[in-house]
Amino acid sequence: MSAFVAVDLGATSGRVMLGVVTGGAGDEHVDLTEVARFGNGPVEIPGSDGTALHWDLLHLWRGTLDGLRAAGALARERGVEIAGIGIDSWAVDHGLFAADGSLLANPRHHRDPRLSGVAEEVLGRLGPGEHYGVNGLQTLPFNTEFQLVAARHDAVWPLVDSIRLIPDLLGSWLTGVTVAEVTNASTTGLLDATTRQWSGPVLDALQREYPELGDLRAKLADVVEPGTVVGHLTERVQDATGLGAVPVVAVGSHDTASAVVGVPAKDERFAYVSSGTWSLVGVELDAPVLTEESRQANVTNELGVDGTVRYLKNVMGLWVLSETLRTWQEAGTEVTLDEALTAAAEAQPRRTVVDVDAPEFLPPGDMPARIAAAARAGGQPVPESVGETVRCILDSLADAYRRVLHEVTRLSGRHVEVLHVVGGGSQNELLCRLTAAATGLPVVAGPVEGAALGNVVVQARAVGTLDGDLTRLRDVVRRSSRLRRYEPQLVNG
Ligand code: LRH
Repeated sequence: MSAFVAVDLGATSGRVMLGVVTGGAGDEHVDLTEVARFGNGPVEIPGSDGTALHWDLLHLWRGTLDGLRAAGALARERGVEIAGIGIDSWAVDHGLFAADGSLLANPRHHRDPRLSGVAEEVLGRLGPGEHYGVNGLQTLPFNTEFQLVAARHDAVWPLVDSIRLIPDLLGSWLTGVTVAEVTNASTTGLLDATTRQWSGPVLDALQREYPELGDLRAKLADVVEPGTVVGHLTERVQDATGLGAVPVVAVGSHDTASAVVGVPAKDERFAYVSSGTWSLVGVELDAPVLTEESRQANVTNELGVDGTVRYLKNVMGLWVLSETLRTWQEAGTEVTLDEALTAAAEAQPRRTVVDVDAPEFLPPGDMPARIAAAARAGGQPVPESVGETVRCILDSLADAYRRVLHEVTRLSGRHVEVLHVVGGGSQNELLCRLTAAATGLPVVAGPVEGAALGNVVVQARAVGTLDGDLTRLRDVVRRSSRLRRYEPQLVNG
């Protein structure tokens, strides 16, 4: 029996899971155990350009090492050998390194306010149509390329020798080897979605327009596909964790890429919502859709495992709900998630539906006030109670899912018969019901730990414990998961 460690870092928590692959040929499944969980979130500090949002990278590193140690202890207890480690995290954010290998600053958070207006400025110079024709990426204010342009006047920028996305960064600390795993690299805006390599024309255009950036290509590692062995734990890390020279495998290091591997679909006629802080709503394709119509609709072509493309859109997701609960808590009204959802289930359906993807919902802050303002601006009833506010958020999310599904299926021509909801949000029963009702599709909810499962099966295949294509890996995921099905009947009339 082989075991694999999945380090899955999300915007609110990091998790380290031990996945033991058991069962004979044709009946393999993954027995997943969470061995460590640590908090994560934006850290606000005064910056030279006002308030700056960062990630607490060192906390994530310590959590990762502690988790690896705990995974090693559990593996010993169970008498299984750890055959691989894979890391996935949220996309786009990165650390900047000097030539001597030192980290120059804590990574900026993609909700950092300084990014406002940068994307428009950059695309105005590069030509939005031409740019999309290469990278196929939806315009989000925080795509790495826009973050780099915003960073070019920072005092540390002239020292930057290496730019590493979060999983590649942690992988480089574990192994001493730096790669650029393709699924996450595809969220930078610097990759060619067709060749799956860094785009010379995009990098050249950025350098031409913003000479302070210097030679970006020289600061980026070579691209690798998921399934590549990056390296082995360094001796220092072996000492710190009690593990041996375990290989670190590049998985779909973008958490959404791993989550979509973790979709328990039987064939290609499915759509998905990877539901967490963000909701990523889309379909899986064999090739990118780079048409002008697709650009206008702002649909993204993120690269997936095994040459696939995740044709999707970001929906603001459960972030709006978690920030709402935080706002109430700070105001002295503690409402638990369960209480909030119970109240929402009893509230009037679709009384107020707002556009949760409006830019005002992106930064941290007082979501109930922003929802009230959006309702007022749209001439809708302003949600007052907990139930009305939370119902508005969930109805609005379900409505956004419906719109996005309509767009991605229309623009890709993909016929879809089922909607898989994976990730933490798959536990939100009311949202699943509302989603089935809004989209008219049966919703299959689970696995909750879709990203960790997707991470484990790609590692297991890389070292030969599993074999087969994505469909085969998804069979393993399905056998390893508890799923719930919601039929698209009306909710509360
Ligand atoms: C979800 C996610 C998403 C990105 C965002 C930054 O965790 O990776 O796919 O757009 O974070």
